[in-house]
Amino acid sequence: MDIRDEHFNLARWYDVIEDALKDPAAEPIYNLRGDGEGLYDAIFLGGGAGGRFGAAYMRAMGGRPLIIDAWPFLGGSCPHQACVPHHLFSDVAAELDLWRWFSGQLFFPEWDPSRVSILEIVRLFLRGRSNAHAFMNWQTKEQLDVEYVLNAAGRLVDANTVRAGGRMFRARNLVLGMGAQPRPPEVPGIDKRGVFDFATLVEELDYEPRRCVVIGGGKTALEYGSFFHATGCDTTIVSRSPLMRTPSLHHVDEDLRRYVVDGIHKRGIDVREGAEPVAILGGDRVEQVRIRLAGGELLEVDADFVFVGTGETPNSSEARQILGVAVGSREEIMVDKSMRTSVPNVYAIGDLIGPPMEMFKARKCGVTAAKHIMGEPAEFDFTEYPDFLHTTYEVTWVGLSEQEARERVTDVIVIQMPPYVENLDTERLPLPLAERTMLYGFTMPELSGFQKLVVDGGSRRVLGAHHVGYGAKDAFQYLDYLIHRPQGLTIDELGGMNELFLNPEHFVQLSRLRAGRYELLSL
Ligand code: COM
Repeated sequence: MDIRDEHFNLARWYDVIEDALKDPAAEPIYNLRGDGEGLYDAIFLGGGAGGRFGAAYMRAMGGRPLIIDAWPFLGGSCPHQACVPHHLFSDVAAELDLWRWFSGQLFFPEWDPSRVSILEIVRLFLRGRSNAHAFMNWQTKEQLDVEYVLNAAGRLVDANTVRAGGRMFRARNLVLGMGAQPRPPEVPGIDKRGVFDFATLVEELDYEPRRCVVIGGGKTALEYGSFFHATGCDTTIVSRSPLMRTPSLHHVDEDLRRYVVDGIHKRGIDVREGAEPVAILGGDRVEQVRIRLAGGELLEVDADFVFVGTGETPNSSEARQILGVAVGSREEIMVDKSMRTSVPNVYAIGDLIGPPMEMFKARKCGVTAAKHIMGEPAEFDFTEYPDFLHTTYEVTWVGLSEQEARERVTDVIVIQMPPYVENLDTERLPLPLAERTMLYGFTMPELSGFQKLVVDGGSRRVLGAHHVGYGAKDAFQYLDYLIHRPQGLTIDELGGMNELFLNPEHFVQLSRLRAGRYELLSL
């Protein structure tokens, strides 16, 4: 389908995408100038976030990029199977949490799990996801003026050539952005029906789960496990490490972690830490999961639904075999700070280069590669970044945890809410208090959240910020920028900012209460 001279509106794009998703024989979608002849500055193989942003940036700089993607839409797994459905599910979990705690009180009806269906919410997502896809295709063509070939698996030919839809496309450079896929643990029975990951959940779920076992203790496991449980589906989480203590969560503060994990227990999720699945039992379908508990004893947990949230593996094998790019121990393509692989003129970006598999990293890798190709010096260091996860809360952090700070500086000041003061009856304290925690603050104060600022008392610089509640995620994007500037962010500067009261994170006003002191004190 040649759409170069077409100018589809969003409804037409929605239909084109949905038709292609349903029909395996659907033809490629070509949006090419000059029929794709000539030499591109770069072919972005993979039109996910990294490829789309990289190509758009290169085009904005005056270059000629081409995106090739197997899916009939741009944006990749985020809007199709990953971040967007996860945010829908986590939003639903937060709403349901409110309903469950306030069942039959105020204006809330009695909690009625029969009205809540995981399958219905998955189907709601499936009906809507191509609206976002439609916009990405439209924007990339009509506003960003980027050429693309969609619905055609690109095959690497050499370091300058990609075949797609039976045609050859040539470029001075390749930017590989083929992403990653869920990595199932090696457990007997993992192939049984009823075992899902975040991708197959949205693609294949066709029944209502009643009893769920989640494998993993990191972000994905907690986010999906919290959602399943919030819907009324009994949920057990099985994790080798303590929850939120997987390697990529090293900046998670222990007090914040304890607040979150206590909340998970309070809500009735069965948590098995230090445990591992040893077999998934049943006939064709899962019926039980056998787990080895921390003490070594075996336990069989009934389940009609298993969710695997144990991480992803980069899709690097074709690039390794055809181009010979160097890969690391976790199959990630090795790159330098400009996203160059071991093969000249071949770059790699996004999840393909390993963790963190986060949106900001994918997009900024793409932009870094684009700049470098266009002759602008560009390096990207993503060792420090703000991060978050959802339970029924939004949990956000940036910089150092209190423990990490104590290992590095001698005078650590902690400003937190609720404060830690021995024998103070903080269970009566309706703080933090702001949008979305007001009802909790006036009824069940201990559910209203937690926040902590970690400050170096000597330099007065903020070292880390940690938050459990709702609505603070945006602030952490800017806090990250401020505290990681060469000059950092002092408690005095933070206390001098203009808060929009009531504000979900109370860092500004709490800092102001202490900033007047020459020798800082915790609060
Ligand atoms: C976001 C996809 S869902 S992209 O980064 O805008 O391409």
